Amino acid sequence: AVSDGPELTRWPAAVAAAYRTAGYWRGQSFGAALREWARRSGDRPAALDGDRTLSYAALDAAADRFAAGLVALGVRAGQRVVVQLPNTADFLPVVFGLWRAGAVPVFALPAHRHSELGYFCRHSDAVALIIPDRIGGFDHRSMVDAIRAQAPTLRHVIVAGEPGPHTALSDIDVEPVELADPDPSGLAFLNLSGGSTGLPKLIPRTADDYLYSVRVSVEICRLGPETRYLCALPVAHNFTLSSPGVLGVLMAGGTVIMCPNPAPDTAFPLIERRRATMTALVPPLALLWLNADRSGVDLSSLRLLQVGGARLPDEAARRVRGELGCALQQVFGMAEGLVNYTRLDDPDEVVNTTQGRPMSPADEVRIVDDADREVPDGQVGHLLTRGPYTVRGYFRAAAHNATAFTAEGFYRTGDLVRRTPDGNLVVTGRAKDQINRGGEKIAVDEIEAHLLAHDAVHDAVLVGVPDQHLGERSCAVVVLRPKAQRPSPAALRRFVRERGLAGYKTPDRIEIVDEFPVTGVGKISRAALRAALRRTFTEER
Ligand code: J2J
Repeated sequence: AVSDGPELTRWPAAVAAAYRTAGYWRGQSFGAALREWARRSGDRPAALDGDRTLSYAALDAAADRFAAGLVALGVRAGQRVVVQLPNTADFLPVVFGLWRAGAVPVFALPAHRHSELGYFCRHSDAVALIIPDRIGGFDHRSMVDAIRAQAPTLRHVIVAGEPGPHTALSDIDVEPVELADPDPSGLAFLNLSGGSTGLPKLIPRTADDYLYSVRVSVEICRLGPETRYLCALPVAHNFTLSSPGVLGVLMAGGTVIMCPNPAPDTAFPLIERRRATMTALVPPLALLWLNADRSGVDLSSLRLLQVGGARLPDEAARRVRGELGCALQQVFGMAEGLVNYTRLDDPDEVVNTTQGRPMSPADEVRIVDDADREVPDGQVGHLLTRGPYTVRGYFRAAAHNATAFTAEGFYRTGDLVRRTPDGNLVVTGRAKDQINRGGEKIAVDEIEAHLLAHDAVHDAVLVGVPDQHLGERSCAVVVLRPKAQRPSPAALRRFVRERGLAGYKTPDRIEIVDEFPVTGVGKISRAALRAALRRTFTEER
């Protein structure tokens, strides 16, 4: 395949050396880390999943056997494997097995469909895809043909559950073999970015940088062997995986409780039964939990609720302690790196009204105006950041990297923030072409391109409009071709869905208009158009 830029943009050598000297990067691979955790926590439960208990020792052994099985299949070090698994205990031996085999997982979410999965496979030259048989009513095996058609390098489809014509996950289980430990400073896995231009970007992370971020997160969130973490958001999301998430829990010797669905009727009984001490949610779920009937359910084990992924309204934040009986922590993070936390001993006012501050003393944060000049404290500006766990470039995306990062290696987050006098960040808005639908990110031009693929569509603009529950939801404004047969909004929504996209990307609403606003001098810029349409369809409500 043609490579569009490097797979991993390394930190400058002097910077990397400084991170090592400071003890941030410790030169340990993920596989070696699990070995250490298993040596320490052996028979203790690493993960609970339904009635199944996976001990640290069993996880360690299963990862070895899965790694050996991958090697027997022909998967080689450095090769990419797209992983789409729900919140089950299987996720852990699969991912650590991949790491031990030196393979590079690409973390997809359960909501992704054939268009996105095909793209991840193609863009990463994946040799294997790991999917569940079904989640809820959807059969993930039904996407395989459409994915294969896009991804010529794909050789193996591995299914957790009933394999059909594919390889069963349970068959990739052979006697452990001696394997070379991968370079901890090399490409270890690919995270997904919410994206703002075109297709989602893949984010190259290393064991050195990621394990550092997990270690600091464990300290800040005070995890220990007594921690019982309810994994309610998708396990492969950066928040759930690393802030401190599932990896943090394993590092601390605690227990992950796999939760198949974050809705109160599933999550609450599980908290009660397994005595969960902490969990992480996006704001709409936190609101759902706050508004749910909690009579007859005992949530008293819960000590800490983390909320992140989108802005939590201050009013909701203030309700958490009184109504759920646990502390709140706001988490403002990104799959590219930087994670901000409110601290457990912060005053309530800070916890309820800010998104916290960077977790590492080595995180560099600049808040700048449109010309990249630093703004005075308290003023809103663009957030730029670099540091020991923030990437310096996307995977094979040279052209995009030229604008997504400054010449000095700062990542342009696209977030608008201000810094409070005590050093915390408040997220006030966004400058990127993205909709944050309750924590789920939608790149507007990705969806516009799908709408434009309809032969009756002349032009389409996707905008975010305020929504009480989700924070914002998506509204597509569409101009149809004059002579074409006019599809209904419902037909257009169906068209987008059938192109094989995650359900949350289907426009919540489609407005068909005769023409877009124009100025006296002709067509206005796309950004101005989006702003104008956002105003129109926001005021109308
Ligand atoms: C406002 N906006 C927020 C917050 C993220 C921990 C927590 C979240 C993510 C995540 C993550 C926000 N208030 N509290 O990876 O490790 C928006 C910002 C940010 C983008 C990143 C983690 N928390 N956001 O959400 O890669 O716009 O990571 O740039 O999915 O979500 O999205 P994502």
